[in-house]
Amino acid sequence: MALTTNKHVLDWVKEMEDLMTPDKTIWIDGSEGQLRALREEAFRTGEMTELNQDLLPGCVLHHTAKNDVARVEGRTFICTKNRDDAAPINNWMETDEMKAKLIPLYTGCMKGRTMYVIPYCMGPIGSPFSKVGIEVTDSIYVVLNMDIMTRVGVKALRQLGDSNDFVRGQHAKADIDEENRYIVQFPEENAIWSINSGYGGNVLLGKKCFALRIASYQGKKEGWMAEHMLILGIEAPDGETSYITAAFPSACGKTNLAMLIPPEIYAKQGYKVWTVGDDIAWMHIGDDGRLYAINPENGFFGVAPGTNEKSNPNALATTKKGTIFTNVAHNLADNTVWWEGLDKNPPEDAQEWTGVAVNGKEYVANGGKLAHPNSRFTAPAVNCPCLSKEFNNPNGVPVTAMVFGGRRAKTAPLVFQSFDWNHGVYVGSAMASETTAAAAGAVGVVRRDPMAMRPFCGYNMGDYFGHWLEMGKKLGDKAPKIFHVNWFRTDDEGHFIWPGFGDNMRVLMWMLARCKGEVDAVETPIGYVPHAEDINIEGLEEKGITLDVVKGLLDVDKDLWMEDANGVEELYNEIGERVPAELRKQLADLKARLA
Ligand code: OXD
Ligand code: MN
Repeated sequence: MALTTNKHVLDWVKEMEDLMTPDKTIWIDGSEGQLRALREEAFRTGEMTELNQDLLPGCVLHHTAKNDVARVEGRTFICTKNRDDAAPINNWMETDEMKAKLIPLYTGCMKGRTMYVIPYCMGPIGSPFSKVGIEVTDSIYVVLNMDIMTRVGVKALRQLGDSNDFVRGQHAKADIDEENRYIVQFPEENAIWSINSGYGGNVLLGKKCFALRIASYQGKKEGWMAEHMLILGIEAPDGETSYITAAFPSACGKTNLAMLIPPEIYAKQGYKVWTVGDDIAWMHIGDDGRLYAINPENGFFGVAPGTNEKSNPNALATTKKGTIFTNVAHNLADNTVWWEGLDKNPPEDAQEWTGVAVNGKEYVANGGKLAHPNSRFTAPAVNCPCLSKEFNNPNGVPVTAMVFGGRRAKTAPLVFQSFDWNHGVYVGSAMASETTAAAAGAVGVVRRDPMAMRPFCGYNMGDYFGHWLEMGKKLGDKAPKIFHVNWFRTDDEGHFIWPGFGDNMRVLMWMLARCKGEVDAVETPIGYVPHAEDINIEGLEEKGITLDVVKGLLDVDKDLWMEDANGVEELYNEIGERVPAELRKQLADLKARLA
């Protein structure tokens, strides 16, 4: 039975039924009873496996199809009427042309299946900054994931009321056919069409599709920002908490930074770190003129491999109940899960992520991977031991500092601060990361990933830079300070020099000291770099960090930076004439300072 009298919603759901002709339609109300029944059904059909309920209460395991394990940037489109409004960084196709191509794929594709209607809210219920979406899907896996990642059901419909302002998301698994897989955003119509995939980032339409691609476009129109940023709070011993947002390309440790454990030197003084979000920030200018951030999500969709008691104990603890594991290994001995980097003991009696039974020990010893490198946990935020008490604050948290970062073996120093907001926007636009051996393709290739939004910006990248500059004008001297970090400098043997993880807090503390005007810095051509003495390295000697090592980490090589500036110029030329003149000027000024 329909859960709403909202005519816009009812009309659209009817349109979806007429198009995809499911055998029946079920509205997701968000009740525990309904979700339990869906889990039971997924166990019966084999779509999911119930894990050991003593050790992992409420946890389940799911395998996707082998050809469907990650986001597919090549098949992700932003469709607008005019090419220049989305291209050239995005794949673009004209709106009607794309629809004409996809409608035959959707026609009748849910015959014999059930269509689930998921009303969901991105952001805390009751927040003026939250937005509602409705996703229709033929996947129970999607329903159960959306229930963790967003606020689903009647409460979302209540937030929507009679309004027509909701994002229409249509997902169908169809045949999981790679050749006909499409993840399509229509920002001008508040619509998302996803077909032939069952993998998280392609089908949990609230996440990348809505909260970044559609929302970035909405933010530009409405004067706010949707960014690929974690949000964390550092609480000082006097109880004052300062909030930092940070953007890194995918798989650069955002979840680890968001949940970091303060090193002993700070913990013993009473410092605490709180997580507000690990992936996405929606930011608005508050009544006091400062920038405020909410996390639109309600859970974490984190990469499992590498997560362990040492690297991220908070994330590990978060996955101990009510979690969906996707494409990790199944430990058959005790019906639990395992992934590379969880511990050093791959289970002997195991199923690798494809579901094939193996002797895990032998399999791993022979170079096999039990878990897919992009295997995931979908875990409720409420499980997180360091979840901020402001998590559900409808007004969000005030942002003191913003951080950009990437993986750079040599170029970028451990940290630097931009001269001002506009220079900071340049620094964000120039973000780049070097590919690692973990991904397919050549190692060490620089991929330019402005603000970590390359795969997620829902409109023309030049206009997006312009929007950042506009926001800076509105914020004036209340704007957060902008920094750039690089945890990934390597020595001549290719080993990381900086210990990273919890020790990254030492760098964050320098930033906060800068924001308070407590430390001065060295002016260099690229920005303000710390005096090495101002990075607290107490207790790091055993990890090989001395004052001289820090000096090396902060060193700026002008030749490498000139090369990098040329790379930025290439990016700007690729984006074309919509790159704001101000950023062209920032680039020219940087080159002049380096020359
Ligand atoms: C990503 C993610 O790919 O968060 O960025 O899943
Ligand atoms: Mn992400």
